[in-house]
Amino acid sequence: MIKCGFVAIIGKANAGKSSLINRIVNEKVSIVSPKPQTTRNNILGIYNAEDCQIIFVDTPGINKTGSGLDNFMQKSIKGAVTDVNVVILASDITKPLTEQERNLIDNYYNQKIPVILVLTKIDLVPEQKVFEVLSNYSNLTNKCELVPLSSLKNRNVNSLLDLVKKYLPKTSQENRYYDEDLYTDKSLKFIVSEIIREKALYYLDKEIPHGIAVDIWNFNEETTLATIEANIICEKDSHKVIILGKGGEMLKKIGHSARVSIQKILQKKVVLNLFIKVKPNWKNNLEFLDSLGYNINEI
Ligand SMILES: Nc1nc2c(ncn2[C@@H]2O[C@H](COP(=O)(O)OP(=O)(O)OP(=O)(O)O)[C@@H](O)[C@H]2O)c(=O)[nH]1
Ligand SMILES: [Mg+2]
Repeated sequence: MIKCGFVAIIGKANAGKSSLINRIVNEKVSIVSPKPQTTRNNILGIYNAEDCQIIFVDTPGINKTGSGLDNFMQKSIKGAVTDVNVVILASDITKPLTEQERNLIDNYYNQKIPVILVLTKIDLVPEQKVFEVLSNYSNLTNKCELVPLSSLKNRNVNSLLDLVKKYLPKTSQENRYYDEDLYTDKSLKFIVSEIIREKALYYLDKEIPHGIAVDIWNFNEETTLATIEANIICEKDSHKVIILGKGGEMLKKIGHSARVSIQKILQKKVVLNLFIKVKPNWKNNLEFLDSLGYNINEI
């Protein structure tokens, strides 16, 4: 018999949800950046071991609804916690727990869904501080489990896995939900488009990263070479000028660093051609959101 089940990872933007899922799965399934609202859709990270299969669902950061894209992101979180065995609430240890986070714990407790409050980024604080925070939150332990960890330094991540397993039902080997060699539900094309967006997030500032999307219109993989052509969609002409940069320097930087990462993933030479397209108000254009995979009706 093995343990199998689903675990949603939710929390505020920038809490370290995607970093945690990548660490657990030991693959880059979800992009990471210091900018909030990096993840836009639910992404599965499948952890396979001899004695278990745990399907983790990475989710967008909890935020307000607003644009069509915001609504899609917030609905994705609700979708992710439906029918899961465990909810992980990720919270940055360097920030105090908010009322909203406490309410979430109460909410899941009342619904009898096991909650693990994961305090992330413990490498950023002295050990003493970790003990202090744990003792401050000791009154929460009747409602949830508490696990402090660091995805960056791989500290205590295995304890989290052991704890999660306790809450999962037993089943037989052949009842694994996914093939054992699968580590995500997303296509390579999706992962590649996210890598391009990650590099754009890294190099661009202010409101621009939140207004971009990546649309791959040619993804041609041959044995030793992949040719990928993609549009970086932005909201305004002034943003296009910045994304292009002086003499096209910024676009070149984004393209170069994306190509290096994509080559590692595809394990072959990559020709990457990036273009910039302005599409005002695309975040409210439901048809276009659908074409990018952000369809609120499919959650
Ligand atoms: N020092 C440190 N930084 C971390 C750790 N985990 C994540 N980070 C950083 O925190 C920032 C946010 O990480 P993400 O994993 O993208 O956070 P997220 O919760 O997925 O964010 P959204 O997708 O925007 O909701 C990035 O700059 C990460 O490098 C950690 O264990 N230690
Ligand atoms: Mg994320």
